[in-house]
This record gives sequence, structure tokens and C-alpha cells, in this order.
Amino acid sequence: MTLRCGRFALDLSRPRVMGIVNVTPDSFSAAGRSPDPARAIDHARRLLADGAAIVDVGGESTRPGAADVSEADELARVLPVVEALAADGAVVSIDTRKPAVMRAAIAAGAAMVNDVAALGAPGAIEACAAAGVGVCLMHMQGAPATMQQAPDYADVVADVRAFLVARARACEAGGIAADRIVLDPGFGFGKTLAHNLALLRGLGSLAAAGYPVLAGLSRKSMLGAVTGRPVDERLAASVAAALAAVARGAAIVRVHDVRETVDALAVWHAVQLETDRG
Ligand code: 9MG
Repeated sequence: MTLRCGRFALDLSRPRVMGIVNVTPDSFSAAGRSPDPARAIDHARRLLADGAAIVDVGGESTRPGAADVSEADELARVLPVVEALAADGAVVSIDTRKPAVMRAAIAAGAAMVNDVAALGAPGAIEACAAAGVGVCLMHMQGAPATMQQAPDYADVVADVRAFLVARARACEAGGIAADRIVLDPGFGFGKTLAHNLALLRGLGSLAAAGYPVLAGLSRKSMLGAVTGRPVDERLAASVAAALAAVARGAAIVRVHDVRETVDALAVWHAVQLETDRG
């Protein structure tokens, strides 16, 4: 399978890593945290050198309880970072829910849009279709400020799959080619631990929809719930979760710890090649 993002074509016959670059003062990520664009650029370049295929640049925290950020603040944080990394020739993803930020980041060189609201804002699909960027459509129940208060599903795997497939069809109808679309179940976004584990177990069902699947589990609180570790001690759990996701069909994992994840996936892939050969 190939994912087209702007002028790039990413070969997904082996799992790929998306490195997280948070240009926010309040991100939960210590390593990815930087309100200073210059530090964020350095950090992103390190992730690329460590083997990230994509860097995901975000200026608004979407962690549970996070406050909204104005369009002007978000643009001021992300645009210099996107511009510098795109000029390096990197595949840059812009993590935003705002169509105006999407358009400006694309003009600055972003080749992908990662939207936790699955391009639900008016004008979001049009912004991406016109530019030919790749899109990551993520499932979220509710909004970041309140989403963890009372998550509720009839059947979390079926509900999330149905939502994402419907959003993918809406994107295709709006002019985004199928080979530019990635689906993401949105671990931790309006989900209990039981919901998250069910989604991870059922990832194959989402992958069977025919679009590449992206999984973002890195350092998330579900890993804290399983291990009892604080956020800055979840490296091993994050790598294990990335492997579990890839083993169930994820094509891309979104992570803070790129070097360690790339190494783990290289081993997984080498074993898998032998297994596939019989
Ligand atoms: C921005 N962001 C935070 N967590 C995420 C996840 O799991 N997936 C995607 N696509 N974006 C995320």
C-alpha cells in the first residue's frame, strides 16, 4: 500500500513512524515539548535523523481537559516550524482542527493534515482536497475539554469503524483521493481503558476497511493505567504498544520516542518477513 501526501509517496509495505513535534507550552510530552519554534525545529530534525518518515507539528494541545488556542497563536507557533522542515525536504504533517491553519500550513509546505476532528470543521475537506495533501482522520467522542467525563459506546470497535469509514467516504466525495486517506481510532479521545484495549485488539477490523491505519498510543494515560508509571516513565510501554498496534495492522505509529520505536519495528519487520516467507 502507498500513501500519497502532496508530492510524496510513502511506501507502507513496512510500518512507518510519525514523530511528534509539539509546539505548545502545555503539552504532556516532556521530550516533544517546546513553545519555542527554534527548539521545535531542532527536535524535529533529530526525530527525522532517528528515522521518522513523517513529523507531525502541532500548536494546540488536545490532551484531556486542554483549553482551546486562538488561530493567531496556533499559526505563530507552527508556521515557522512547518516552513523550515518542509524546506529540508521532510514530509511534514500539520496537526490541527482549524481550516485556516490547514491552509496556511499547506502553503508553508505541509504535505499532510492530521485532524483529531476528522476534517469535521466547515471548509476542512475543501482545504485538503484542493491541495492534494494526505489526511489522517481521527475518531474522537466529544471535545478535548470534556471527552473523558463519560465515554459511551454500544460497540466501541464497530462504532469507531463506522464513523471513520463514513468520514473517509465524505472526504472522497469532497475530492480527496482514497490513497491520501489514513484512519485513526483515536486512543484516549473519549475512551475508557476498556474501550482503548478493545480498539487495540480490534484494530484488524479497522484495517480491513482498506485504508492505512495510524495508531497513537505513545505515553498515553492508558499505558499509565496498565503499568502504574508516570508519563515520563512510559517508554517501554509505548514501544510495546506500538508493536501491538503494528502486529494488528497499523501502518503508521505516532510516537514521541522515534529512535527506540524505529529499532523495535525493524526487528518486528525482519521477523515478519521470515514468517511471511514461511
Ligand atoms: C494530535 N494527537 C494526539 N494524539 C493523537 C492520536 O492518537 N492520533 C492522531 N492522529 N493525532 C493525535
